[in-house]
Amino acid sequence: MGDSGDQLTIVSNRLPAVLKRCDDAWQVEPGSGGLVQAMSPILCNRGGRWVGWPGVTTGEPDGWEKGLRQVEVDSGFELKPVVLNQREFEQFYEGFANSVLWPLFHGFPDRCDFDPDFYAAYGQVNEKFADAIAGVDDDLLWVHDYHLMEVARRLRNKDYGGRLVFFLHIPFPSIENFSKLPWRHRLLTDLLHYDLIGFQTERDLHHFQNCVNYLGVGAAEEDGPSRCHIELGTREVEAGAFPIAIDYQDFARRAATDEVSQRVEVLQGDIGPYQMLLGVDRLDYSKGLIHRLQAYEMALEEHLDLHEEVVFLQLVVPSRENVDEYQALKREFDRIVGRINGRFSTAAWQPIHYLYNCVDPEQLSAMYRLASVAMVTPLRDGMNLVSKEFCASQVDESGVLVLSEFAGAAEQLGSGAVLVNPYDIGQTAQAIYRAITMEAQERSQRMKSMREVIEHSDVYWWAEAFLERAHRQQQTVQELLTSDSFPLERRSV
Ligand code: GDG
Repeated sequence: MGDSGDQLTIVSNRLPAVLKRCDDAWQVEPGSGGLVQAMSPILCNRGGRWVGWPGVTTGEPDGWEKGLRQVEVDSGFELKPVVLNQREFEQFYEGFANSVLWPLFHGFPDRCDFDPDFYAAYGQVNEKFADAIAGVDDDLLWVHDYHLMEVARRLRNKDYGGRLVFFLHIPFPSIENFSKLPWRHRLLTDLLHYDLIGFQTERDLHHFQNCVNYLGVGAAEEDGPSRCHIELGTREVEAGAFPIAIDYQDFARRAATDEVSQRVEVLQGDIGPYQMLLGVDRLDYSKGLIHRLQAYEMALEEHLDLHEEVVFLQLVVPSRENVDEYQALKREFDRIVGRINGRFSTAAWQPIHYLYNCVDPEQLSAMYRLASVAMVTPLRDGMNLVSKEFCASQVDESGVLVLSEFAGAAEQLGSGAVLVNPYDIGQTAQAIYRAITMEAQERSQRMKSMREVIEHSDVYWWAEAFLERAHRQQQTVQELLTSDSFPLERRSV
């Protein structure tokens, strides 16, 4: 890797291990979700430290540290826990992070609860993270995601002098949506205390540039389609589009193992002699689950030849289970699945198989391999790793990807996938039919082209591109600091 001499500290809201209390004992489970999937191989490869919340709140029984120590031994990197109290969990995590920033940044401003107490708790928890990190003397602090946008400003207030870089895993909103935030100036100004800010796509980068310029917190100028810099008078910040990726070889290798081949056979036996449509999502309104079911229902209404020909396997991973909105989404999802199965099932065929849990990596791989069509149709998504994992696991290159144009992945995979607007139920229904009936040669051409992109631009390529940028930026600052031509007021970087 470009700057392999650096010590790296990853900072994110959640640690890659989750502690759960079960029968008076602590159990450790691997963390789920895209951020953990992407960052774990990076830290496993180069070592370092991960700072984050282990899922424990203050006042809970002791004994959980032992679980974390075991994860450290297994993973080869250090874990530094930041424990939240119950109020912080409710007002910071469930409040500002998940009831303000998540819906706003995904384009659902009407779902936001702009409670000032939530914003105050956000500041307190960002301060807590800054306190936990301030003593770390690693060369590079890489902070992740929307929960921690204030950490850089708070660290600078503590005279932290090292490099601070940030990556946003979710979309950055348009100016129309961002400006609805009551604390828009402060949040954006705080974000600009990082030295390098990474986004998933060029679209997110452009939204960010527009917000900076429109709100007048700096002067953002393009340096080509995927880079920009922001002049702040006393210093300069860089931003760029760095599309996150997966460990391609790991997914491709696993999909080709005997174990997965056996599981594919078992799974085919379980669903019956039909082609399989597959969906894999965390339970979240941004993932477009309801629209997807409606499109499938319409496809079954309009194309009778799909009956007893196709089954739809939808894996839904539980998420934010104690939030009312998510419970309501699950009830709605269950209701529509029941309706579709009730309407169309025959003695020999059930059109939807629905799993509400988490499966192991081999089972996930078997699902990806067996699927004739993967339905990745979020209403908005930062990137969507499932789309890339599906392609990497398609070792016989026969599957079709139906992909939302509002997933970040559409910027890279748009020419190989069948692109849809997930709000257009009729178009998505047609896309399902087109994908299921697509000729083998076209399937394989499309899949090959997507696999080439994903193989070339894998998670190591992504991390290297980001870290190299961070490293180069640091060198430039050092060069300028020692150069006579460097304006005096900018030496305070
Ligand atoms: C956020 C952004 C961005 C799912 N079910 C199982 C399982 N998974 C894994 C998948 C995949 C991950 O969870 C989901 O990642 P996504 O990218 O699809 O979505 P988010 O969790 O919302 O991630 C997203 C990502 O961050 C990275 O920047 O792409 O836009 O929202 O890796 O494989 N894994 C296993 N069993 C399951 O049942 N083992």
